[in-house]
This record gives sequence, structure tokens and C-alpha cells, in this order.
Amino acid sequence: MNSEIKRSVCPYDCPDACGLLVEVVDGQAVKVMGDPEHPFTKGTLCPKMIHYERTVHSPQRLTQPLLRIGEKGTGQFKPISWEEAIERIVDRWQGVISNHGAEAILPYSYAGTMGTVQRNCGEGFFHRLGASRLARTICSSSKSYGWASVMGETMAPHPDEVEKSDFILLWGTNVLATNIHLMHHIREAKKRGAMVWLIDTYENPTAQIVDKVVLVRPGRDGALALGIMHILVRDGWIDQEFIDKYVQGFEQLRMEVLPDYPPAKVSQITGIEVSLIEEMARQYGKAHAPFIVLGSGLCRYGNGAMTVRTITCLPALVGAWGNPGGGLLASISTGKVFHTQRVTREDLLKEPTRVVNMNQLGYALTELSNPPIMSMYVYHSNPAVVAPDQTMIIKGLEREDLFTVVHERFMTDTARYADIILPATSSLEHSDIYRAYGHYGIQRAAAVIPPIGEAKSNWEVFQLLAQAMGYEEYFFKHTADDLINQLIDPPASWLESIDLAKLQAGHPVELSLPENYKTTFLTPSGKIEICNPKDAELLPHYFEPYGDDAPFYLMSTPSVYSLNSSFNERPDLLSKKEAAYLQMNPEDAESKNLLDGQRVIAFNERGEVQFILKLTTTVPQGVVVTEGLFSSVSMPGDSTVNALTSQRLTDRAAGSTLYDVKVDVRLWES
Ligand SMILES: Nc1nc2c(c(=O)[nH]1)N[C@H]1C(S)=C(S)[C@@H](COP(=O)(O)OP(=O)(O)OC[C@H]3O[C@@H](n4cnc5c(=O)[nH]c(N)nc54)[C@H](O)[C@@H]3O)O[C@H]1N2
Ligand SMILES: Nc1nc2c(c(=O)[nH]1)N[C@H]1C(S)=C(S)[C@@H](COP(=O)(O)OP(=O)(O)OC[C@H]3O[C@@H](n4cnc5c(=O)[nH]c(N)nc54)[C@H](O)[C@@H]3O)O[C@H]1N2
Ligand code: SF4
Ligand SMILES: [Mo]
Repeated sequence: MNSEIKRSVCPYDCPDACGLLVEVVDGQAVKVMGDPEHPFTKGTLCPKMIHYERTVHSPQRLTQPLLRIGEKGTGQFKPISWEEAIERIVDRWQGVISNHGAEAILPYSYAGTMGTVQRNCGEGFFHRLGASRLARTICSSSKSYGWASVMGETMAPHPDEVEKSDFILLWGTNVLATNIHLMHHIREAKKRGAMVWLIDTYENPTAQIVDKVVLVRPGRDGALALGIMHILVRDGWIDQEFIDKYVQGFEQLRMEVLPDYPPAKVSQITGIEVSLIEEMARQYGKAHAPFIVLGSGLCRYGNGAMTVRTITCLPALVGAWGNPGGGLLASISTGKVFHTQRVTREDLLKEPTRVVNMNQLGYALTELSNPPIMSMYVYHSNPAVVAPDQTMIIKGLEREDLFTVVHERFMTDTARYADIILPATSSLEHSDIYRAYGHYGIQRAAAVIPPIGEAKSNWEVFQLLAQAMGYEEYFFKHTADDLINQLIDPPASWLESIDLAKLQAGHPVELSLPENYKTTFLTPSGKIEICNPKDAELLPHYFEPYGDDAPFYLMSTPSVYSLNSSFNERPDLLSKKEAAYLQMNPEDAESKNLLDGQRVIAFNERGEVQFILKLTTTVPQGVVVTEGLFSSVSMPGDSTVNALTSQRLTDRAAGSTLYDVKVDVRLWES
């Protein structure tokens, strides 16, 4: 028995990007552990990944290319060779191109893997093809916009800052599920006496570890932030010296906006008692180094960008940025560290092609014309489950004249509708280089086991397709390792400070931050821009989210035991989730004559989804919650939660509004 420990990186869309140690025996991953050498994740893993080998070697892995032989969606396929699969795809695409033009082909991808090469390399191919482009805004584009409209390109605080804070506000985030390694810093801060509050729409699992929970009406956090600012100004908690030196537009905010948000009005909007708003403002104002950990849930509303923009102004008022441990962490952005354009290759696009928003796939597949979408190539994403307005998407996927190719590790709900399925490698079977959005670590990873069956990586498939299309560019001849080298050679200036040999050898390394980066504001004015002259709305203010004509806001939030629709292949994790629950307040259930454990239907104008009702006082009245995106096979009915969500976009940056949704609930009757 030949056992080796090899380094890798968790590839999933999670802020932590953990360092992994994989025990490999005879080409099989037998054990996956955390890497103690990793600067942020320090050797611990979440419950999903401690048995990643069960995903990698799952009996459900797709191992051969498959050709559809039954009705679309029925999951009947027969194995074919890679040669035949590529030939069929290219034949079909050439027909589409001559009849409709290349824009009739739509790539659809998101974040099945976060590795910079495998995630982005398809763009190089599709730019060369001249396909429609995809606006990849499902996750948090409005959050990035909101942060940037105040802070520009200012560097986000290092997560270590949290330890030094004396008042931590977890604002719309369930860190116990989605950012577990931040917990270590939160615990440290607590040991030193910090207070931790959670502001959320329900008592999410993180509520157990905080000192106080504030329940806000969905989509109303912008008003809450303005109310806090109103009190900070009223009671003299602001840091005028900091404001004078570093802030643009405070006076306008103070004069033109804040008078409109007295506590009583904010209480009406947010549903939070005046006394609690007052207490929160007082705690925030008197803290030496208040720190806000800003989640993404609240950006997925019709007013999401403005909400994030407004909250992002808060630390400026009290001068939190000037103190160790103070500030706000929305997301860490290290995009400049790699030459990613060498993989996305926009220069291969001969002329700008149409852009299709990934949140409006249902519309794109059923209504878009000039040209209509005649073929879709899906890779490392599962739009039939993750994208809004599932009913419309399925209607599109059922189209007989739509040629759908899905490159996947598993038979997902999307793959079921494919004409051709291509088997994909897992992260342990291909090489890549990773950065993170929750810390400043980066890491290169080589494949640690050979591919399962005939699986190929994203890049290998694009190389085959390029060859079959007759593309001559040398770009398509590079291996993934060549591309990784090009991303870091010559090193971007940020990489100059790190030990490149260590990075090349596959160890985690951490980027260094310039001194005083927390008060170096990389905005056009060089100041924090409460007033942003580039935005049509010069100042933050509050406006209502969309909502729907229905009684309950629907929160479809992440589960501890899955990641978006990934990990549904794992019976061990599925059983931890027990069932597709819809959590509801007992008083709401009583008014609807519903009982715990009953099969119910959540419905609105877009769709109907069956759940198992779970009564709990952790959910306030007027809100229902479901945690995790299930596959349809694990649901009581046929549809999954995104049959209820809408294709409406955010106020800025064309983001998803996945939480800006209301439903009604009734008993399921057979
Ligand atoms: N275990 C696990 N980890 C994950 C994921 C997963 O699915 N499972 N998903 C990954 C991905 S893709 C992402 S983007 C990140 C997301 O990570 P975060 O952005 O930190 O989001 P969550 O932790 O899901 O927390 C969102 C919270 O926002 C709350 N919320 C919803 N609407 C509002 C509102 O209007 N106001 C307030 N105050 N709160 C609101 C929800 O109830 C929920 O508790 O997590 C990543 N990590
Ligand atoms: N209702 C609701 N909907 C949501 C959310 C929510 O909170 N509520 N969260 C939203 C968010 S924040 C996000 S980011 C999106 C995420 O949406 P997606 O990025 O689509 O996420 P996953 O569901 O994880 O699907 C990724 C798929 O990629 C496959 N895969 C993994 N690695 C590879 C690879 O190397 N190559 C190929 N070809 N395939 C691979 C996996 O098997 C998996 O099926 O979902 C969004 N949808
Ligand atoms: S999903 Fe997140 S916490 Fe879990 S191992 Fe991966 S990076 Fe770490
Ligand atoms: Mo996301």
C-alpha cells in the first residue's frame, strides 16, 4: 500500500478557501483533512468537506459522455465516446452558427469550482466563438456595487481585525454555516470582552453564539442603518475629526437625508422596537472599534445595492476605520493578484456580442429573439436548481429545438435536460490556482489523483472543442499548468512580496497588506464617498424592495450541510438535513390551520413548491425559511425552491433578487 499526503484546496464557492491535506492510496483519495499550515483555516474543515473523498469517489459520479435517448428531462441516456460527443456538439454548433449566428449559443457557468483557470477558461473559448456573453451576477454583484460606491477599490480589512473589535455586528450572515473559520476570530474577540450581535430576518443557526439578535423585516436594513446614523448624529457619537479628514458628503447626508429617519419611523419600516434601535446605535457609537461582518442575503433585493451602500457608510461616521479592530468586511477582493485576462481572453472577441443576464435564463430560453438561444453549454453550474424562476427555465430546457450540453460531475436536475452530458473532473483530478473572498491567502494545487472514469476538466474540454472547431490560436494548446504559470508570470506587483517558490510548490501563502491600508481610501476623491457624484442617486436613502402580493417573505438560505446545490450527492449530508423543511412561526401556522410535520405547498404567481412544515419560534411572523437548495429527487414534490423566486434584478449591477420574494402557504392534498 502506497500512501501519500498531498496538498490541495477546497474548490467550492465559500469565503474560506480552505487548505486541504489529502491522503492518497493507490490513486484513490481515502481521507481529506484540513491543512494546519493554512494561515486562515489552520487545519479545520466544515462538515461538508471532512469527507470530500465521498464526493470524489461517489458511485454517482458521471464517468462517460452520454447522449440523450429519451424525452428531455426524463434522464434516459446512453454512453458515447468523447470523439462522438465532441463531433456532435461541433456539428450542431456549426449548423446553429450558419442559421442563426454564433450569438444563438449561450454559455452558462458560475462557481462549481473557484479555481481561477477552470472557472474562467471557458470565456476564452466562447469569446473566440462569438457566442452570447453571460452576465454572471447571481451571487452578490449588487453588494460589490454598494461597497464600491462608498469605498471604491479600498482594500477590505484582514479578517484578523475581528479579534481586536469590541462590538461585532454580524449583519445578515450565518457565519456558522457559510464562513466558519471567522468563528475562531469571533470567539477570540468574545474572550477579550467583545459583544456580538446578529441582525437577520430570522434566528439563523448563528443566533446561538451571539449576545443579541435583532430581527429586521426583509429588505429594510437600509432604513435601519439610516436610523442608527440619525441617532449617532443626534447624540453626538460621531467622530468629527475622522469625518473632516476622510469623508466626503457627510454634511449633505446629515442635512438632507438623516432628518427623514427618526427612530419611530425606522421602527415602523423595519419592525424593530424603538428602544432596540436606540440601544444598537448606542452600542455602535460608544464602541472603540465596531466591526460589521456584512453578509450577502440583504443585497438580493430590489434595493440591495442601496442597502449595502447605506450600511457601508456607518463605520465612517464613528471613525471605525481608524482603529485596530474597527471597520466593515463585505468581501475580500484580490482579483488583481493574477493576470486573469490571460484566461478569459476578451481580446479573442472580434466584436462585442449580446449579454444575457444569468438571472433571466428563463426569459432568455423562452422569449429572447434575434437570434433566439438555440444551444446552451452549461458548465460548473446547475441553473435548473440555482437560478430564479425555475418554471420558466424548465419550459426553456424542454424546448425540442434547444441543443443543451452539460459538463458535470453528477446527474443534476440541469443535466437531466441535456442532449449531451460530458463527465467533469473534481478538483482533486485537475490543477488550478485559488484565491479567496474571505481572506488574503492564495494557493496553487496540482491534481492529486487521476481522473475518475473518462472525466475531463473544464479546460480539457474547451481544448477539444477548440480543436474540433479548427481554432488555430496557440492559447488553446496550453495546458492548465501553462495557464496557471501565465497567471503569475511575471508576478503582479502584489505577488512580489510573497515566497513564489512556496506558492509554486503548492503551499498556502498569504498576500501582505500595505501599512495604513485601512485609512487609504482608493476612491476618485481619496475619501470615503458618502456622497457619490458618479451615481445618479448622490446620497444613500431608503426605498422599498419589490415584495410580491402574498403574506410571507421567503428566505431560501444556505444550509450547513450543502453548498448551493452541491453536496446533494451525499446521503450522509442529506440525512443531516432530514427533509426539505419550510420553517414557520407557530402563530402563523395556527392562523392558517397548519400543523408541524404536514406536507404543505408554498406558492405565488410564479410557481408552487412542496415542503415539510416545521414550526419554530426562531422564525418571526410574516417570514418562512427553507435552508439549502435540494435536488428535485429529494423534494416532496417535483419543483424546488427557485420555482418561487423571480427574474427581477437589483437596483444596480443587475444582481439576483432571490430573497425579495413572497409566498402564501396551504396544505398539500393528495
Ligand atoms: N454551508 C454553506 N456555505 C456556503 C454556502 C452554502 O450554500 N452553504 N453558499 C456560499 C455562497 S455561494 C455564498 S454567496 C455565501 C453566502 O454567505 P453570506 O453572504 O454570509 O450569507 P449567509 O450566511 O447565507 O447569510 C445570509 C443571511 O442573510 C439573511 N437575510 C436575508 N435577507 C435579509 C435581510 O433583508 N436583512 C438581513 N439583515 N438579513 C437577511 C438570511 O436569513 C441569512 O441568515 O456562502 C457560501 N458558503
Ligand atoms: N433560492 C436561492 N437560490 C440561490 C441561492 C440562494 O441562497 N437561494 N444562492 C445563490 C448563490 S449565492 C449562488 S453563488 C448560486 C450558485 O450557483 P452554482 O454556481 O450553479 O452552484 P452549485 O449549485 O454549487 O452548482 C455547481 C455545479 O458545478 C459542478 N461542478 C463542480 N466542479 C466542477 C468542475 O470542475 N467542472 C464542471 N463542469 N462542473 C463542476 C457541481 O457538480 C455542481 O453541480 O446559486 C444561487 N441560487
Ligand atoms: S466549503 Fe468552505 S469551510 Fe468547507 S472546506 Fe470548503 S472552504 Fe472550507
Ligand atoms: Mo454565492
